[in-house]
Amino acid sequence: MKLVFAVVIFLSAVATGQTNLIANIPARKTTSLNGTWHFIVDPYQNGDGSRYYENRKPKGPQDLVEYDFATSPTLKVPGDWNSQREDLLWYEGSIWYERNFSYQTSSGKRAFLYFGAVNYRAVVYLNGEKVGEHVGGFTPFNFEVTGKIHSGENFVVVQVDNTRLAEGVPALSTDWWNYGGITRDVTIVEVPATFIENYALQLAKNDLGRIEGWIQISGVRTPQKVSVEISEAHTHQEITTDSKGYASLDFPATLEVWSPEKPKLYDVTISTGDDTLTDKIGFRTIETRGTQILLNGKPIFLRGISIHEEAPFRSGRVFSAEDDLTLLTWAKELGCNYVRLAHYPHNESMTRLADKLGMLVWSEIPVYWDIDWSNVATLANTEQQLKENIARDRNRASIVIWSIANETPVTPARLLFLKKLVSDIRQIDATRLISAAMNRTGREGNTRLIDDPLGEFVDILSVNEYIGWYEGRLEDVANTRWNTSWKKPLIFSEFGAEAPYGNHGDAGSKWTEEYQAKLYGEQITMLRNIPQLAGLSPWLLMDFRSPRRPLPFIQDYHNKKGLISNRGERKQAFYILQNYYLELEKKH
Ligand code: GCB
Repeated sequence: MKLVFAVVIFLSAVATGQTNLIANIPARKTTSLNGTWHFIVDPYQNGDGSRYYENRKPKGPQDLVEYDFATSPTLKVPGDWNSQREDLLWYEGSIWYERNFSYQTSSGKRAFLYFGAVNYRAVVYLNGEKVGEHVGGFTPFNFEVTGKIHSGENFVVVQVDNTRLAEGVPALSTDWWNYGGITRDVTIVEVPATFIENYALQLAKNDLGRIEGWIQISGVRTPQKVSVEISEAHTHQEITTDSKGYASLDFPATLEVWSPEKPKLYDVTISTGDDTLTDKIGFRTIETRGTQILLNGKPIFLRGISIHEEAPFRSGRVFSAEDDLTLLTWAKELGCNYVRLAHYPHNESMTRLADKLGMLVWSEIPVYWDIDWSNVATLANTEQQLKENIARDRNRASIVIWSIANETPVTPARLLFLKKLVSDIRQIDATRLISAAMNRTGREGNTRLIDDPLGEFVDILSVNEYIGWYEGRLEDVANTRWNTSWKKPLIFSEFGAEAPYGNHGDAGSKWTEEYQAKLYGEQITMLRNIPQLAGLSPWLLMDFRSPRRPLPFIQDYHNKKGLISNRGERKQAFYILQNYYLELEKKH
């Protein structure tokens, strides 16, 4: 009874007011609500009772109103609150945001209020009326506001709460800063009454000559004609939707494939009635054959690096395409053809940039360490985040792996939970590979056994190991052997060591650049003995903030396992990995 009640409360919390996600916002007519917003800090959750969302002014000298957005301080949107104001650095709780804006409605058009991401829970009000709620800090969501938004002055109020929750995803503990706030763009999206809501267009599984996919139209309940045109490939398809606005596609095409060496993108134009939009889409296949990963039918080795969405040169969550470009340019300089975007979906401009630059991507949801595996509401929330991530990014050629978890405990409840996510993905997007970063292994002498039962259900075995840092000695690394009964590709999704840039000393002493460099050298020696190895993404490109890392003068609340400091300085280990990647690039 209690459980049913919890589910009802939760589902209404996740889904209230939300409409299906609109894909390809960059191609839409939008009004940006980015900029300066007023805010009220609300640690005691007073705003609901005092109705901050009404944004009220006293009607006269006797009228009591104990808040005022107009004279309250401001925060920039997009942006986390922790890194914008010293007094909010450690703040965790509720903050109310408010912004006035003028708008011009167009007759016959629909309007949606779209958020790139809000961490963690958002309750959204437009002109004093609640339009919906969303739970989950790294995925987009939108609410239809047609009829609620009007020509002239409007105001939007958002209550954002980043309190960590035992039943949340992620849950109570993460090794990254739980930056709160409206961390990504806010826009009003204007679309025709009947519009293209989402679509999937990719090469059919393991078939370089055929495009498969579907189109979903919103706003019609009768059949609609839709056309899909890739003029550069001389392809023009006409299809008709069913009564739910859905049409599937399957047609032959002769295309130049997308790859890291040549990230070819085609302009794909989709039209129906009075709606037309264009997307830049790359076409490639991804599959496994035994212990190999095949891109466009040919074996590929993933020369990768893990990346947090942490801004270079300043602390805080990334909020601009410039930050994305800096990070991916550094990964390129390192010799990467692949990045692990840890530990949650990064912003849309990052995956679009990866498409453009030719960087393969591992896309991850924040199922991190221990979460409430038996809680149906936690599962529903995770599935929602997974669906939103795929809905936003399913046409990005760069994304080749959907990752469902990081370092989760080996228990029956967790296996059941993760198997459900695997089966969800197989239904939503069967074209990509599935993996999860695992860290529990068996041991026989110096051999590690990859035997997490999850291995049976994923396409790629991915392992995080910290031999030479958290466990074992530096001298043990090179002689460690790896074994598993699954004939699947193996990736080392993490290994690493911490060193502040410029901290020099003996290669046998932890926290020195020399130790970190030596560890990379030993790890590479170990990797050379693993025939099953299909790639790696060491931990990680750049140092990042973490409340779990207090060591004074060394960490100062940063995880310093970066190969690059957050001021852009390359550490010695950067060059060790770069040399290895140069060698691999020549070999493969
Ligand atoms: C891990 C986690 C990562 C941490 C890293 C570390 O295994 O996946 O989130 O930051 O180790 O530095 O301990």
